[in-house]
Amino acid sequence: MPDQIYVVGHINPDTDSVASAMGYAWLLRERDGANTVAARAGALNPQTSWVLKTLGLEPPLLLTDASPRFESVMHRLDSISPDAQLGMAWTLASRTGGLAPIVNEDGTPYGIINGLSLFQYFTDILGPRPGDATVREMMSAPCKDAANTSVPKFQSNAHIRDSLNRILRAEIDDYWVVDENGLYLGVARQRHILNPPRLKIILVDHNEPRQSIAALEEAELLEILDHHRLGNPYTHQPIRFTVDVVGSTSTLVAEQATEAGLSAPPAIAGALLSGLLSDTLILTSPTTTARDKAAAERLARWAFVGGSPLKGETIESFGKAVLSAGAGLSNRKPEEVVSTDIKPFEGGGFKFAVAQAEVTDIMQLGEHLDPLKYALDDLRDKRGLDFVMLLITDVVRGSSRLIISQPAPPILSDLPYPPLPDGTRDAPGVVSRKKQLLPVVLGLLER
Ligand SMILES: [Mn+2]
Repeated sequence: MPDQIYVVGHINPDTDSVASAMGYAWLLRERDGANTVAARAGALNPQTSWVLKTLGLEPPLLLTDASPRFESVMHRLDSISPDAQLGMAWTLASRTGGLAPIVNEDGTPYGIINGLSLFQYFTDILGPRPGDATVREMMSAPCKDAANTSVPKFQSNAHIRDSLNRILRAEIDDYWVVDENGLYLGVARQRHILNPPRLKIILVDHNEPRQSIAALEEAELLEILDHHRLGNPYTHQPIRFTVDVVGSTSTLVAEQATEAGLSAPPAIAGALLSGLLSDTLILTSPTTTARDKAAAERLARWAFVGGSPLKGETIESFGKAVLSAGAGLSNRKPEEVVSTDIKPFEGGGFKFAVAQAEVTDIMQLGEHLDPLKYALDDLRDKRGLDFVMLLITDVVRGSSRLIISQPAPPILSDLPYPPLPDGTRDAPGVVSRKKQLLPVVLGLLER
């Protein structure tokens, strides 16, 4: 679908990045008639899975790499069977620009007839000096005799760049494009494969290429809608770029819907409300603004209507259900806790990452602490980072503990969070990685 526009959030997606992608894709379709499709840049976390399930929504399309795929250069040409007469291939080729796909009864590709295969066939049967064979005779032969059966096949969802060397070396003009079962979908011509259209992408809930799907530079970036610090990519073209100081990207989507005089359907509104309440810890995080509160009330009106799965909920009750769906250390492996909600950064010559996990009671950290420390050190080594931090946030008390991979760079000993005997640091009142922790860490590293 080359004309489709993918709306996608950051890798290690959280609820706001999935919900704002779904909500913004909906808004652009409704308001602008755009051909948008919501996508996610990775596996859903437990909170988002719960939200979508509760609302009866399908997870958006998984899109982890923007590099063009064979489907973007595929032509869905009519095909004919191996036993059909060559004359039919001739007629088909006159409509397709010179080729006829020959496909078996069961849908698998048999061979392609094009100018070269036809010429070779006639040379084979007529010899170097054609006698008095008539065109009619020649055209009554079965297609299977004149088809090139050694045409490489590529899956429609495979990335072109992975097969580019092979295609450059092979002097073949036309290639099969098949589905995951090896069944015929279409044909791709070499000149299109070598110059594929770029995937059209809108980024939500992030603007740093490091936090984005792979091969973003191969895509055509159309727009960014976000609420984080700037680390935006270089673009050739001017793009619509909205970064605003609010608690969630879902807030920005809800505001745009209101401005357009639209109200989101209950399930979409419920997803956006979940993203908003998750990012702002039910409107208590220091990132929360009056605009978030207004947007939450509007989304609640749209989401809690009769007939909706959320009928009878309040912002408070639904918010608590959303937060507890993602909270806890007991139901996930330590490796998952440290890698589910993690964001990479660079500053002061350091490469690092900051993970965050939510609990409803910080006391439960005790029994999980050692495995978490081990998982954190392991993650730092595997990703080749200078250090990794894990912010364990008690969403009920609005406070956090900080764990840093060991040995930590000496500069971090100046962090304003007092060390505790168990090796963690106490960060009372800290709940926001973006607004509270990250500026402090970057300020320290870059001073
Ligand atoms: Mn967000």
